[in-house]
Amino acid sequence: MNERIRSLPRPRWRSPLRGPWLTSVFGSVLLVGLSIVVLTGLLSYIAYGPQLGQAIPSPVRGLGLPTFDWPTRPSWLYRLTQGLHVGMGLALVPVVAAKLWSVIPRLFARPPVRSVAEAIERVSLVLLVGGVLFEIATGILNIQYDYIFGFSFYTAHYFGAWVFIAGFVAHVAIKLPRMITALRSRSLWAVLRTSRADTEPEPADADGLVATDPAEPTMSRRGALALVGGGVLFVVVLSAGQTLGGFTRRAALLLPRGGGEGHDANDFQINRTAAAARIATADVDDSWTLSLLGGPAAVRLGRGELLAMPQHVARLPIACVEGWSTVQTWTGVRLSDLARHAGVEQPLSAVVTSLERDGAFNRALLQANQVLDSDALLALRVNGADLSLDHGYPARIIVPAMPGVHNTKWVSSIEFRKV
Ligand SMILES: Nc1nc2c(c(=O)[nH]1)N[C@H]1C(S)=C(S)[C@@H](COP(=O)(O)O)O[C@H]1N2
Ligand SMILES: [Mo]
Repeated sequence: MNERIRSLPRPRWRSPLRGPWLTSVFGSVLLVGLSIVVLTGLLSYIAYGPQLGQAIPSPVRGLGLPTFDWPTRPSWLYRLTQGLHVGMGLALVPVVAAKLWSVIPRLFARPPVRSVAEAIERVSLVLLVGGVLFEIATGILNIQYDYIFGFSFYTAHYFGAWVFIAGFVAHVAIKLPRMITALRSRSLWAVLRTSRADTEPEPADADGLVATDPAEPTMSRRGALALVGGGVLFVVVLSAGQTLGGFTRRAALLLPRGGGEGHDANDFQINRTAAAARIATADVDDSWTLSLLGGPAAVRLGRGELLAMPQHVARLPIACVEGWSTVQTWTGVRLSDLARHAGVEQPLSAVVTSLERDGAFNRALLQANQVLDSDALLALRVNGADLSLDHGYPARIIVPAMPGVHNTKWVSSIEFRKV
């Protein structure tokens, strides 16, 4: 058996471009880029409010992530962090592929593990490569399709992240000195001026990245860098429109699923339509009332009464965990005014409930700062017109810098709490 495996022709990775320098160029891009993706991903977990028990997976003991109340200022904070998380996560896919291609001889090498250090390196590679591929796969599936897994996307993506982080940290600790040496071994400027005909293999290296029997170059190093860079640009063009909006939306083929867009003043991305949420017209006709709970007595207000209260206008984004975002002009009643109206002067949190009967997003817990911010609204109108049914008519929550998911649509009650 052993003999037969050995007698198979060994794959020969003969590209003359492979070598420590090229691997280190991709590696340094990923070192910076993936660090940002990891950081913004962990921030997204915190923005969901694990201290309120509404991040998924709910309080993870042992992983020791310090939580804090996600700020409401600047209002574009979550738009930026989550846009970076998803945007960079997608844009770096071609670089990850290129990096894996550049180290293929190492991935398939089966050196006998001679030391503890080597064993750690091999294990860290499994965590690193397995982790990054798993995170890319679950992340992309989640922004393209509704939760299609047999398991929770959030739980899988969160624990997968820690597996990746463990491999990433170990890999960087082991390879950083070698990466710096390799980057210094030739100048990027010189590479950019070298044509295919003049492309020579790197000097042989101890890691065995450089081919022992290199083939003739089919492209230059600058050509390889341009190919990967072009791949990154292509992904950016296909996805940036989901945040930039306007005509660029047409190019956003990597646009997440969703209910399409609305019309006129309500012309912006719909996450879940009223039909999908099974909101009945009878639920939202003139008989609709908002219940304010938590005070000495429950208070009920119709839409007319809400419109008769002081109206506040704020230009605020909706920024979804899936990476898309949109900024609109909202008009409605301040949540702090509603709290006072309910007889709760300084609420410490609020529970918002939707008319939507089932569905994971029919309820949200707001922190004190998210209730008391002067721009935190129960919105009744958008861009000067009534909210459309798909965007949450009769009333929806809109709070600065809060993850989109907690901006509950079709609100039926708000309970202001002293805990
Ligand atoms: N009741 C209810 N509210 C909801 C949702 C939902 O599914 N049901 N989706 C949330 C999510 S995930 C986002 S990103 C925003 C999107 O708001 P929009 O559809 O008006 O753009 O609404 C939030 N409010
Ligand atoms: Mo969302």
